Amino acid sequence: MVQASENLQAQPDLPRTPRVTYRMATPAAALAEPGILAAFGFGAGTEDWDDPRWLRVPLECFDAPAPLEVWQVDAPVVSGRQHKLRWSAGGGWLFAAIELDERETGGIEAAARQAYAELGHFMRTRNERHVLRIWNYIADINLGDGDAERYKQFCNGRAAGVDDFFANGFPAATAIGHHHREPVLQVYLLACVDEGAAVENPRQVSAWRYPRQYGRTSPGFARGMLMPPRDALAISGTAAVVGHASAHAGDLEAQLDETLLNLQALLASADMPAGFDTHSPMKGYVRHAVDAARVREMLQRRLPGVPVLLMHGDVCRQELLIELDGWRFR
Ligand code: 3EB
Repeated sequence: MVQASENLQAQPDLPRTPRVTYRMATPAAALAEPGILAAFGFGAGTEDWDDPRWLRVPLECFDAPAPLEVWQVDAPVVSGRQHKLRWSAGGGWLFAAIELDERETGGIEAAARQAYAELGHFMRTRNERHVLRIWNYIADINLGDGDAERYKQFCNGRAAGVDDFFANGFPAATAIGHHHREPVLQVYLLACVDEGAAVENPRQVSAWRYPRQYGRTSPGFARGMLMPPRDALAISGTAAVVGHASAHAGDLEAQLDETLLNLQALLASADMPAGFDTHSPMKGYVRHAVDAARVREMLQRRLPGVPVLLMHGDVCRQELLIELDGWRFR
């Protein structure tokens, strides 16, 4: 939870958080604009484009054609590649991404360990040392039983790979299962020269305190992160988890309602204005494609005017059908 309330005021002297928007464009056109830190395409149909700032995310979007996601800063951007990692930086912000094929690493646990070790090693060479937000997309996330479930193996590998990389606290995060035919682990992050303020949700047990039943290694993430200029809240993957338990198993509508209550509580906890608006881009991860139309209809009613990208993705607990993440800009 955020400590002193004076910390919550906007700090206009710090570089503002990259603007996050969804738009219909080609990668070439999007990346040609000034200050583009990163651009993302979703699904198998998205174009291949040779720029370290361009990332194809292996999740199918229920919109066709799918818009791009674009991160834009008020400064010139430089970019490069280093071994399996690609990165870009500008205005005090850094984007970095890595993709590892499990057939080369020998499984998900090793892939997670290696991905986090490589990202951590790279971060130690940068001034943008505060990792504020991170996304993890994992093949067959719910495959395996008990401690052998692949998400739990991922959590083990992540914890083993991070080393001192999260010494100042966990970032906000998303971990979602993808359905790409190749067993690729994709991890990408947003970091800053200044530190953010992690925000927890009073309705939920902090993930790093989850009891043993959820795996040997508790997931290391914060429920949300106030960006250093206090102009935006990065919202972690949020589902119908109350306390530490999954609520409303099998009931899509009730899970979505509970998720929206969690989001309201998180905004209040961060001292952000209530509700979402046209500048608060969100993503919805839907387990069963057949539910997409109903989720879209419910979100249009519950979050009118909010840009929501609906993707086909698996939440890391089998019984959860829907997860939301995104941004709340002040
Ligand atoms: C939950 O509330 C849902 O392992 O990084 C959400 C966000 C979830 C991030 C992660 C997991 C992660 O526990 C799962």
